[in-house]
Amino acid sequence: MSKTIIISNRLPVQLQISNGGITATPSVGGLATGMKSVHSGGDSLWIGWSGLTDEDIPEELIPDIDKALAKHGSSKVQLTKKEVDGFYYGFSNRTIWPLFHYFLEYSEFELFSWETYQSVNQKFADAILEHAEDDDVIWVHDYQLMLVPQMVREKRPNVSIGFFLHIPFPSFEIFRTLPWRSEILLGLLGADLIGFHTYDYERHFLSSVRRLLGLEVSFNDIFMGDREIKVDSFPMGIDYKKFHEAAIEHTQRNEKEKSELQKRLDTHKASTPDAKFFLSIDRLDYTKGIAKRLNAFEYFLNKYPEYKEKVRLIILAVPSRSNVPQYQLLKKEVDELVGRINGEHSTVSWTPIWYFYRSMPFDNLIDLYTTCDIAWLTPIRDGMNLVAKEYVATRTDQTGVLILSEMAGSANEMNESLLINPNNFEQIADTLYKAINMPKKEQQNRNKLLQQRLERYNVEKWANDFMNSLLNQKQRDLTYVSRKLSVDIMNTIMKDYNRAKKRLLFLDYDGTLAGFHNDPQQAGPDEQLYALLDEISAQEGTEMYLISGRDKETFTKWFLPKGYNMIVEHGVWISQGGEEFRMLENVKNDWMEKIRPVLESFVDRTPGSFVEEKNYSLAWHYRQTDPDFGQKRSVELNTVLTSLIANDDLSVLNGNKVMEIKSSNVNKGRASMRVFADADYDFVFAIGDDWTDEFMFQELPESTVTVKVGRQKTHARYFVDGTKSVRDILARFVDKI
Ligand code: GDG
Repeated sequence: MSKTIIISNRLPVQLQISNGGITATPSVGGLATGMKSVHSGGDSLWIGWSGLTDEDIPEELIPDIDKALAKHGSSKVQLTKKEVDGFYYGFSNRTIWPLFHYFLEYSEFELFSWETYQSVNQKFADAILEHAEDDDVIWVHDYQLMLVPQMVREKRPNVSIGFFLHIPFPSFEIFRTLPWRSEILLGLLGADLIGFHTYDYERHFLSSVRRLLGLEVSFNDIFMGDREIKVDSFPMGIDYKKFHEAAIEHTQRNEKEKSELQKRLDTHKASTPDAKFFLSIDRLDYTKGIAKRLNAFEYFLNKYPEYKEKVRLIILAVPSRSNVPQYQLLKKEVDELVGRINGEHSTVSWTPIWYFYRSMPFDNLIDLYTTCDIAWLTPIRDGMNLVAKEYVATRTDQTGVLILSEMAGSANEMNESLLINPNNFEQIADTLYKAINMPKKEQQNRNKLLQQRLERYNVEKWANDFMNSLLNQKQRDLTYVSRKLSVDIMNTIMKDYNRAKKRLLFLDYDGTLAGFHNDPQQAGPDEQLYALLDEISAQEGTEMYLISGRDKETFTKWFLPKGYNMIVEHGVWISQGGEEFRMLENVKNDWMEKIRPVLESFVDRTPGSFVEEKNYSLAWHYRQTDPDFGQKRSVELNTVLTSLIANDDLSVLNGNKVMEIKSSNVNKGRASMRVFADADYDFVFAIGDDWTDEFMFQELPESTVTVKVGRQKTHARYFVDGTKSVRDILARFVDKI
């Protein structure tokens, strides 16, 4: 039976060594809760680091640890202190974390950390490989393990792998500064499905894949060799029920049942009934904007002094990564700021900031959420920010105001909150003012909508959506596999080929017989190709046509001396058996005067693009332009041309990084049909890679063996993956393999 393997840096259980024994207790984090529906029963395994290094664990306790973890469906990856330093505190938290959160100046590029990151990722991958079967589903989590998908894929090509990134994926301009950027992308592309919290992160990732690896991307699919990788956004939710129900239970508690914290909060509320509590909860991390928030608070007190003694900021800063120097500096900065602001603004009966530097039990977290009037969460950059969602979930009477940074992923789904730019103190001060004075009805209207959404798209739904999408991806892959020109299909084709008396072959050139070059003139045939084509064209009973959009001058130079049959410029010219080209279609080219200047203006505005002028068509090539920009310009050009040629008998062909304008009655389908009609063929074959070849696939008779090079949508019956496979087919035709 297939199983699910979840893999993350930390396990969903916490280990304690006490009295010479080991205990493992489930952790309460969002991820662990969210994955409950996926990680349940006996058919799932969670692999991760136990949180203890080799040096922490006495050898005799290792079997006990394994047993304790196994009870929770978990298995550990064991790391030494040095590995944790290089992999976790080093590359993960001093390189990737700051870089992906746009703190470029904090990012360290150290070879030792990178090498440790690689070797530790390999350890995680090996741990998966030890347990994985071909039909298993593997879900890898987060930035610490970005190389794992490819490492597993290498050894288990058929297994289904998903990857989810919990932090932002930065824009290409930031990502490109990473010395190991391609390795990271290739590592991730081992997955079948790559998930992000928001569409923006997804779009940044696709842009880096296109620009750095030059891979073909269509909507949210990446084509790499014979694989298709799906990229999508899945905004992570919370365990809504857990927070909401805990809040209901809190509101029903009598005095005796209340926590100490709750009692203190109640006392303060009672002493100044119109006072407002602002709440800020984060890990103490520079991305969370805690220091900025403190400064903004002071700005607010100065701008609206009437609120002195009427507001209080409660800051819960949870200790985090305190081995990393920037976190130590931040701690110092926040300590000093709190001290200074309290020192300058406190009165005998009022301390503006209550500062907790610790982690609190869940119960106290709910006390804070339910008591505070305003949640003020203003990260400078945050993948999602679950605290914002948790605060809203606990507002049982739907009062309370959420002030949220635009830079948090959750801002995309929480439009009803008050969104602010964490760098704009003026806006923040005014928003705090607005929040304090927001009518109860308005608070409730906003929270009602937010709660409905959070309840519906909860963390369980998030996990299930991701898993379903991963399974669908696998299914989609299988559909492709069934149409791939497999060995068995090729054997059947060869039987028909050998049996046939009169064969007709149409072979497209660029992207089919030969690969692409930046300069089309450089993409001439190599010796191996000539040898293959010589043999096919000399084969008895076979008529071979090279069929291309190229100009006749180039093909005259390359192939006329060989005597191959050729159709060029999409069907304007034909040459048979080494004769000079003659016109197959009667076409005009007087329209070029009108279109050429338009294309030239696009060349001027699109660096790297150029116009190729053929006898009866004009082509605008954009292979060498920035991929995103080129794509955008091609859409623009298409719009301009469509209106310009409306009254001419012209059409625009969107090829592979080329747009060609030509007479409408010329295309490869019409040309190949004219040849086909000349004789009685009993085997017809057509192969090509782009849009212009689709005319052949559609117009030639149904019995034609049509083959598409690449995995894009096509009318062809089969597909193969690249020019190497095309040449293998041709070699079979002449019995060479
Ligand atoms: C990363 C991304 C993304 C906090 N303090 C206490 C406590 N918490 C809990 C909260 C919440 C969680 O920790 C924090 O989650 P966030 O989403 O706010 O932030 P990160 O830890 O940075 O998480 C983030 C997330 O991954 C998920 O993909 O949203 O953008 O950075 O659940 O309740 N829990 C308890 N005591 C505390 O003192 N018990």
